[in-house]
Amino acid sequence: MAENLWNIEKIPYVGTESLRQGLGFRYYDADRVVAGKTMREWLRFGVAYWHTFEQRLVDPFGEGTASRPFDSYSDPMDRALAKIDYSFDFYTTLGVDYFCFHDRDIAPEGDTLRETNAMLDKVVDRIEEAQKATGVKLLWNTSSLFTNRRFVSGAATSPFAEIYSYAAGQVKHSLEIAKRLGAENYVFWGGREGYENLWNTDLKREQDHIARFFHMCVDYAQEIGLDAQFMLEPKPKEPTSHQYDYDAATSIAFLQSYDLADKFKLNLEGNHANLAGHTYQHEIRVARAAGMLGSLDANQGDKLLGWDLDEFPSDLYETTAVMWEVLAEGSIGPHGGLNFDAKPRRTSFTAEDLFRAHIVGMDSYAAGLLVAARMHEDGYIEDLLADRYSSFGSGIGASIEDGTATLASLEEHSLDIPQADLVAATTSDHLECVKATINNYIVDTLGRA
Ligand code: XLS
Ligand code: NI
Ligand code: NI
Repeated sequence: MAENLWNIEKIPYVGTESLRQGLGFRYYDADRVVAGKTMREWLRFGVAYWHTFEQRLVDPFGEGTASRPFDSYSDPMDRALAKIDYSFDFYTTLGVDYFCFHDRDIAPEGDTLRETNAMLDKVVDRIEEAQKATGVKLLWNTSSLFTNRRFVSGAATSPFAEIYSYAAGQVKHSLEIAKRLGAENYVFWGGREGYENLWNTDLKREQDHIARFFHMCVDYAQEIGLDAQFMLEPKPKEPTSHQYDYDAATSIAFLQSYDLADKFKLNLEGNHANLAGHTYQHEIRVARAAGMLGSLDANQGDKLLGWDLDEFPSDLYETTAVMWEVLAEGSIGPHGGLNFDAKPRRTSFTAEDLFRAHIVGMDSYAAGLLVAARMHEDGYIEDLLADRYSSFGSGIGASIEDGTATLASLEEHSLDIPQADLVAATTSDHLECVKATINNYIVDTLGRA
């Protein structure tokens, strides 16, 4: 019999012998060294408290289907405390080192902020004990500034000063919790920070307000000696029709305009990238280019449905691309990890499915890591890029990169070159073969794993 609350044995690494996926890892072998670090060190998996222990698997058309072992608790505080025990048993049974939560995931609300904080602190006490007993760490925490109806028109961009003030007080306490629990990062997802309609919105004033809010957070973190990495989490829409932190590029521009760029990085989510019309890899590359990669919310969307589905990652092409970026970067940001901001489908409603879903997510990323490491080892993409941009290595190209070129020098160079020579200066990229080569790396690497 398994000696834990879920009645599930510690999830083992079983290898690739059986094709049928069950309660074991095929690829994730925590202490296996890949590209100079263990899988555990590269991947730094985290469980998202809100999905795994809170989500009832509702959708807009139906009630929750989830069946959970803590369903029988009726008193909200008893239930909140019991869930902490279940959650830590979940982390250790699964073998993940990190978790993430919103303040309102873990404890019920009282009538006033003071009452709410007192209840929250009781649950945080329990978390602190459990962290000590298990060694499981807090990847990040955050404040839910979007669930309660008071945030109907936003929090730090609300047109109502009382709401802004309340949100600031709420975040102050969350930062204190981050300090207490040793959070490695602190996330701001602008849940309702955006607008439904521009005609009744003072966009500039709202952005000034939220920038001021972030500066207050930076100041307070400094005051209490909290060194968690701050991160914005971009998302283009949902719940508002236009969210201010639309995507990586928009969020970086906002941080730069308001003198916050050296204090924040980005927490990037796969499904959010797709909603913005981007690939996950695009968002990560944009953040890397700006030195702003902070952490990753690992999930995926569905090509046929246009909202935030938070599926567990199973697309190997995408996990390969993500891990290729991570290996090129050297890590998932300075303190980043892969937080499964994901929930099982409504039809996978048993408690055991929570384990199954996480195993699939972890295996998909471990597989992506193996494939990407092999690609880097062979220098396939590196060679391809070196070749493609080689004309910038000397002559006129070098003068552009070293800053000595001017419009006049480039005109002088180009004036008499015939069209045929210009066409000859371009080469085919054989893109179809590039895509097939990546497929070949996936098939071959995993075939031998
Ligand atoms: C919602 C976001 C949220 C953040 C944390 O779409 O992904 O879950 O990660 O507030
Ligand atoms: Ni999301
Ligand atoms: Ni997220």
